[in-house]
Formats: sequence, structure tokens, C-alpha cells
Amino acid sequence: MASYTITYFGVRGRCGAMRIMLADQGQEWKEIVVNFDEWMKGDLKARCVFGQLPIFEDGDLTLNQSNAILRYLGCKHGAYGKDVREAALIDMMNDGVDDLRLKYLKMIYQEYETGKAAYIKDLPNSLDKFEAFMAKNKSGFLVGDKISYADYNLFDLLLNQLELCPTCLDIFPTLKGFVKKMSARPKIKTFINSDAHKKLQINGNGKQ
Ligand code: 6SG
Repeated sequence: MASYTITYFGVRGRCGAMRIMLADQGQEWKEIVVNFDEWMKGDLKARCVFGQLPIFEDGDLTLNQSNAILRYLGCKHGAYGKDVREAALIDMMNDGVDDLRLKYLKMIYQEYETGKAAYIKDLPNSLDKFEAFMAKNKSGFLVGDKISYADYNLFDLLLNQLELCPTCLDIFPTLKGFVKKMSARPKIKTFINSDAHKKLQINGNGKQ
């Protein structure tokens, strides 16, 4: 019986990384899918701390905010560095992932038609920072020698960037190798090839 529950819209969105992490960590979880009509009734929104999904439950612990959920799972499943110094670097990189995710979401939801080409043109100026940081760390992960929650978050975001622009990693060998290696981790491979994952759109407006 799964002790974790994710309540979210029927998209990958802000839950892509946590689902990949749960799958890779061999965890089970239950999904409660919220549709537009249900959400518009407002009672669920009123129960969310910031009026937004996802909600993540672990028994009687209820969390909102996707990055807080990632950190909680990282902490619980040993994907948050070996000490407080690594944890700080992992947080730093995750904040960088979120900055790029916010830029991506702004383009997807607010300016897809007018801003997509400029976003793709500028994307290397964001990706090169991750390339440089990861290339210095010989383990193939962002920080230390073990996978962290920030690696899952970066991986999920890179998969989305590849949907938008399949060649975007061609000039970034470290990131390209990272995506290849993450995709080949047996539990991630099974998960990303599952119907549960494939049937979900990346974003709520169907743009990608
Ligand atoms: C949207 O932004 O799917 N949550 C979203 N939107 C609804 O009333 N900082 C936090 C975090 O990291 C951000 C949460 C996030 O957890 S995710 C939310 O709750 C609201 O604000 C992106 C996504 N969007 C789909 C969407 C939501 C409302 C309109 C479009 C799904 C499709 C239609 C209805 C439900 Fe829809």
C-alpha cells in the first residue's frame, strides 16, 4: 500500500521530477488527478496553503510547493548530499533549475506564439551554466558522487527542453551524457516508458 499521494492536474508539469525520483527510489505512490471543472469549484484550492497544486501527502504530513516536496523526498531517500555543504550546493543548483523552469513556463503559458523562437535562441545561455558546473564534478551528477533531488529536477527540465528543441544539448556533451545516463537507469527507463507517464502532457495548455 503506497503511503505517498500526489494530488495534481493530469500533466507532468511541476510533478515530473518528483515522480521520476519516486520511481528511481523504488517507491510507490497514489495519484489523485484533478480536472479543470473540479479545480474551478474552488474547495480544493482553498485547502492548498498557497492556493495551488501539487499537494503531496506522506501519511498525516501534507506538503505544498513542488521544490519543498523534492527536498523532503531527497532528505528521506538519501538524495540530498553527504553533509550540509553538499546540501547547500544541491539547493543552489536546484534554485538554478527553478529559475530556468519559471522562464520556460512563462514562455509556454504566456508567450508561446511570440516568444518560443527567442526562448530557444537564448536557451544555451542558461544551459551552459549547468554544463560548466556538472563538467567540473567528475561523478556525472551535479554535486558529490551520488544522485540528488536536483539531478532529478534538472533531468525532468532537460527532457522538456529536448521536446521543445531536440538539438539543444548537441553543444553540451556533459548534459547530453547526463540525460543519456539518467534515461538508462533501469527504474527511470521503466517509468518514462510507462503508459502512466506517456499519457500525460508536459503542460496544462498542451504546448511543449
Ligand atoms: C499550476 O504553479 O499544470 N501550480 C499550478 N494552478 C492553478 O489556480 N510554486 C508552486 C509549486 O512549485 C507552483 C504551483 C503551480 O508547487 S502548475 C496551479 O495550481 C491555480 O493557480 C502548471 C499547470 N497548469 C495547468 C492549469 C491549472 C489551471 C489552469 C491551467 C489543469 C488544467 C486546467 C485546469 C487544471 Fe489548469
